[in-house]
Amino acid sequence: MKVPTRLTPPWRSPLRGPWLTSVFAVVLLIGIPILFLTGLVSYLAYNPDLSPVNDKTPEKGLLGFYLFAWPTDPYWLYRVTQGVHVTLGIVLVPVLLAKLWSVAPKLFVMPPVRSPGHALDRLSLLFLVGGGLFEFATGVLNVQLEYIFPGSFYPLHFYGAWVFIGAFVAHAALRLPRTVRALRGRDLRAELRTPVARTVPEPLDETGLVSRDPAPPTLSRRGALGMVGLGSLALLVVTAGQSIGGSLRGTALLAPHGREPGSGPNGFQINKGVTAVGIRARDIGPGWRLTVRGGGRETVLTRAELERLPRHVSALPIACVEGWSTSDQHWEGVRLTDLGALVGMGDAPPSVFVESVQSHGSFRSVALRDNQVRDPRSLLALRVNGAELSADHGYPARIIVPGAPGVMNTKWVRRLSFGESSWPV
Ligand SMILES: Nc1nc2c(c(=O)[nH]1)N[C@H]1C(S)=C(S)[C@@H](COP(=O)(O)O)O[C@H]1N2
Ligand SMILES: [Mo]
Repeated sequence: MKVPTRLTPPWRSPLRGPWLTSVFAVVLLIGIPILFLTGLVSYLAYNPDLSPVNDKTPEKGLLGFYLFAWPTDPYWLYRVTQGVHVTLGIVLVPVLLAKLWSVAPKLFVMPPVRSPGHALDRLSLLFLVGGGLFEFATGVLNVQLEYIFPGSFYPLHFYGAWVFIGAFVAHAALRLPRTVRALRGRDLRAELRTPVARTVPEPLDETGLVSRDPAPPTLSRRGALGMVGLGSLALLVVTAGQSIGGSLRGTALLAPHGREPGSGPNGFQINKGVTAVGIRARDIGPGWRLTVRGGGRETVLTRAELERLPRHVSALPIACVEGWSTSDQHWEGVRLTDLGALVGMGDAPPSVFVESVQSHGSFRSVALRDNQVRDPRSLLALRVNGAELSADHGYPARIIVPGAPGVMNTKWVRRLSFGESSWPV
């Protein structure tokens, strides 16, 4: 086999080699499956199999094989799974970039294809690198710029995830023996004690990662690992506060909704307020009515009539798909089971279709599954933390359900249709 005698100048770093690549690989080998699983969970938590309004990927076919009814316990479940998904995704960005840097010479080899086997390997790398960059980029953009791809983020990120994980599993399986060998070949602790002056390239080997014409070292491996580690740590510090909350909320510099949004009973994160979604004062003024339908019956209630129904308090957080979440807020309102009873739904109401007065944009209607409707903590909330709901938090009435993604907590509710899971005909 003819091997190029030297790599082109950009690839002369003396740090590149199978050991360094393997260290980054191991971090991703642990992190990416967690990202994938928490991502699948996030998809499942929206109950896409319940209703077309909950389903952003109606063409998913077999990829929906794993769906089941999302539980309402523990009530902080989605707060944790999605906090982990978004935080870990952001924290792994430096590791992903470092891993790509470490194998860069391999990505640009000439000639690009040497044999059918090589062609297959290159194709899988294309899906791996392309899929990885795509998933990380769409995820970060969605969190940072909020719905930059209105509506289409979910299918992009969902289908992209399957492509990426397919290539990832194949790549991990193929390279695992080599990775284990590379890691055994050097001692991490010894490496962490080696300064620049004693940094020498890894031995030349068949991986082709080691430069044949290395430049003098300007950084030790310890320095390179430290830089990536500090990068990840810095991202962790400016991100995690949006999910953890408390006094850490103030450190969430990178979080669009992360910081403390005002004070008072309604002083917690707002996803989109009345102005952002085009709700007019008269939509939620004295003329507002709540319609409850089900089993062929229908009841219309004013706000005052709603207030006279039995009231309950639930301490529940809002946990957005974007990764931010609030601490537990004290919601006060009417149980969904009690509202179902108004139209004769009995003790075991079925699913409910919720519609907002909001007339356009996403998230103005949702279907809640029977287990969510039946949970005694699920409310049509009228008040929060001892005060009236603010207009931005959904006055005159909003849904709050334990364990569910924030997007299911519809604000400015106008109609509840029990036994329906999409637009009533
Ligand atoms: N009508 C309506 N309800 C909505 C939304 C919306 O855009 N319109 N956004 C949802 C999303 S994505 C979240 S995270 C929560 C946020 O609730 P909050 O703004 O009170 O914190 O409201 C949900 N309810
Ligand atoms: Mo959200």
